Amino acid sequence: MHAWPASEVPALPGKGRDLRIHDTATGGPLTLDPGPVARIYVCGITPYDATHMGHAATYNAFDLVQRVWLDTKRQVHYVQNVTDVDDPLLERANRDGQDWTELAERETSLFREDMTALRMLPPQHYIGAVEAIPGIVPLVERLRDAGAAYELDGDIYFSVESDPHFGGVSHLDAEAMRLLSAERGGDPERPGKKNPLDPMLWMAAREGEPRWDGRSLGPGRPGWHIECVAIALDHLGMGFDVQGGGSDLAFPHHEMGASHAHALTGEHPYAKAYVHAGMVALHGEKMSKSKGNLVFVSALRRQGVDPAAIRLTLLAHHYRSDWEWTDAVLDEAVERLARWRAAVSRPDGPPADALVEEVRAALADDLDAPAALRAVDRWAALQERGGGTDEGAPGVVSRTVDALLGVAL
Ligand code: 5CA
Ligand code: ZN
Repeated sequence: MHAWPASEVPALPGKGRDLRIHDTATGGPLTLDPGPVARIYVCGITPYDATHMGHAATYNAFDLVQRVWLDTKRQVHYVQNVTDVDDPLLERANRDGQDWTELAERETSLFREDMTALRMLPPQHYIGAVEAIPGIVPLVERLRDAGAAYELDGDIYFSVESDPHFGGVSHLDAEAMRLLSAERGGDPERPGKKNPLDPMLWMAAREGEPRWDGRSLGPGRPGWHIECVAIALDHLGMGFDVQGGGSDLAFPHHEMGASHAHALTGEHPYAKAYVHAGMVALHGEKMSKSKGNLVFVSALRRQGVDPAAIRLTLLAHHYRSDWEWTDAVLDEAVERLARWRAAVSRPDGPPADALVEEVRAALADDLDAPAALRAVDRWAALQERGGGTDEGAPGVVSRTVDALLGVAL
């Protein structure tokens, strides 16, 4: 699949800082030490509805990770998937009497437009589940042949007990895992499974559903977790730097993904850090396509809201916190954007060198974007009071905000 166009990232004076970030697996901060090419996999959308603010907030977090890396003069190898065949997509297409491939294509196109408008850096490899199927089938066969997977009425399940590291991403107890598994696409109640948590790797063809050639597995379609593993191993290999997604993916998705990869390769870890963004809520509940309590990026854009203001709203919240979308948080961002734009519209202003370092330090410290915004606010306030005459300082501020925060002033 094609991704979306990249906005240019200006180079900044001085030296970028290494990123210290919260890792779900170790439960603590980790200073990442990627090589000259940092490798990141971020779980993409299931395209059955438009991009909402929760998605945008999560992709914003991982966009910041890349911007910090780029500032250290590293290259970034970024991979993202599209879950363009899965139960919720097929259910929505059925409900609305539309073709599931058309639904997926339409929503993926809209996602690309939203990401472009928000200046999110595109992945180098943007891969759909459907196009990954020829690579998924041999992995499932290998897991089965190695005894890490078994058949149940034609479906193939992964055996969580085959991975000694299972549980090492989310560290949940069995009961919590069971509840989350039932809530998030698993089937712990199905009789005949070796362990109720075992996730499906390959689902035998069901009446009226799309199916693909599964070679020795028979016709069917892939499970959710193996899709991301196949794509990540193909394009990044084991031991990549960051596996990213919202906190709702820590279990079962990233836990199972890690286990699949361990069982396949005999290596550990799958990812060096598992990084999770908090959940954005609307009216007190997590924004979710299944509940329908959504604020869409595209709807705001149509109403004429500047995408830079949407992005500033996301940046005003720490990526790890759960927060509530309200009109007031957007209004604040609109007002902040106007203040910043006025402040950089003059040819001179207060010195900006310290600001570059403050923004760098804030982001390097577990992506503290709110602290970065406060630093720019302070510079803009000085400017408003006529606090300096440094030639070119406003340009440096503009480039810093663009390069590190993805906001074009
Ligand atoms: N296709 C799978 C991942 S392989 C999936 O979870 N798709 S999704 O469309 O449901 O979500 C896309 C990304 O947005 C995921 O990282 C998910 O964790 C994140 N996300 C979903 N809802 C929210 C929310 N309310 N707040 C923050 N992030 C969210
Ligand atoms: Zn995923």
